[in-house]
Formats: sequence, C-alpha cells, structure tokens
Amino acid sequence: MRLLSAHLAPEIQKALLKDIRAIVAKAPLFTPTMPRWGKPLSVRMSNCGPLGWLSDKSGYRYEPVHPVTGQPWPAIPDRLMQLWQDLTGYPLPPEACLINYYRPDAKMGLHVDNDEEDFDAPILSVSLGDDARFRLGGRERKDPTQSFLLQSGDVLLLEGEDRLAYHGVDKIYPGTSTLLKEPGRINLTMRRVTKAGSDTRPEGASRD
Ligand code: MD3
Ligand code: FE
Repeated sequence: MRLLSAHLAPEIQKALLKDIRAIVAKAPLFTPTMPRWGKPLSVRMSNCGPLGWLSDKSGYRYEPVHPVTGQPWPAIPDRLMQLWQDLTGYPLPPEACLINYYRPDAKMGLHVDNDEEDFDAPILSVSLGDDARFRLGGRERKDPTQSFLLQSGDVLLLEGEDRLAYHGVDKIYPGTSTLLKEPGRINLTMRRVTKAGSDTRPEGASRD
C-alpha cells in the first residue's frame, strides 16, 4: 500500500467534489444491502464508469446500469482518469469508480475486494471530507491489522500483495474537515474489473 498524504490540493478536492455532485445528481446514492438477508449497509453508494459495483440480496457484483434508475453510470471524470494514469501507470483504464458516502455513524466491516477478474491491476482510492480510521490486514481475516488515518485529499494506491488484503473503515471523525457542507466522508475507489478490455472489444479482436 502506498499512502500519498495530502496528494490533492484543496482546490483540486473542491473541483473533484463538484464533479461528484454532478454524477450523484444523475446517478443518485443508493443503499446497498447484504447478500441473502438484505440487511442495509451503513454506507451509501453510487458509481461512475462503464461498470458500477453494487450489492443486494442477489449478491455482490458489477453492473453497467444504476440499480434504481436503470441508466448507464456517468463517465469517470477526466481528472480521475488522469490521476489513475499518473499514479498507477497501468496500461488499461479503470472501469469502475465506486463512490462511498459515509455519514458520521457509517462504517465498513473488514472485507476483501475480490469481485474483479483482474487482480493484477492496482486499486486507487481518494478520500474527501472528514477523517476516517482505516484498517488494513493481511490475506486472511485472522491476520494482524494496522490502523491509519485517512484525511481529505489523501490518495491510496493498492497493488501487489495488498491488493487482496482485508481492510475496512472503523470510524469517521465528524467535524475534522470543512470540505463538505455536512459532517461525513466520501471515498472514491477506482478499479479495473475485466481483463484487457474484454468489455469494449469485439470477440476475438486482437489487443495490439
Ligand atoms: C486495501 N473502501 O470501497 S478505500 C471499498 O474508505 C473500500 O471507503 C474503503 O474498502 C473506504 O471497497 C477503503 C481504500 C482501499 C480500497 C481497496 C482496497 C483499501 C484497500 C483493497 C485492498 C486493500
Ligand atoms: Fe474495499
């Protein structure tokens, strides 16, 4: 894991927030639920990009359309595409940018991100708004964990071994940032989902 503290200047954070507001106006935040029993998660979500992550009674998965509006997800903002390019150097663009919205009482339990096909691609995450206590463990749930503070403007790059590590968000510290109008936190997580552009190319097309 590479934590780039205060990577995004306040003006950039504001511009990014404006981009996210425009996305959420078209693709409203929804409340995902746990697979099978349908217990709501405390984090609300939306997405941008060709694919969006969601969770409902049928399970965790990526979908090309919003679960409520049935519309395609809005495009990933150029400045996020650029950030992916600059920081990951990965040859393929991200396909999904998950938008997590945490009110002060929201948290995210320890989990692994493994609904993607491409585990070789890194994950890039951006934090906006109030501080959060983030926990990173190992490949197994019982492995020891370490806690970090994530602050507005921080960028996290997950690659290699940490790509499949357990992680979660234990706590939001309301009132620690003035970026958002209300107490809370936004996290953006960019991911490559499919291997080598299988979604956008005709069957059997050459990649070079
Ligand atoms: C470490 N989000 O959306 S972002 C998620 O702050 C998620 O909203 C958290 O976990 C949040 O899945 C953490 C940083 C992050 C993202 C993916 C990871 C850390 C990760 C994948 C592996 C290990
Ligand atoms: Fe995660």
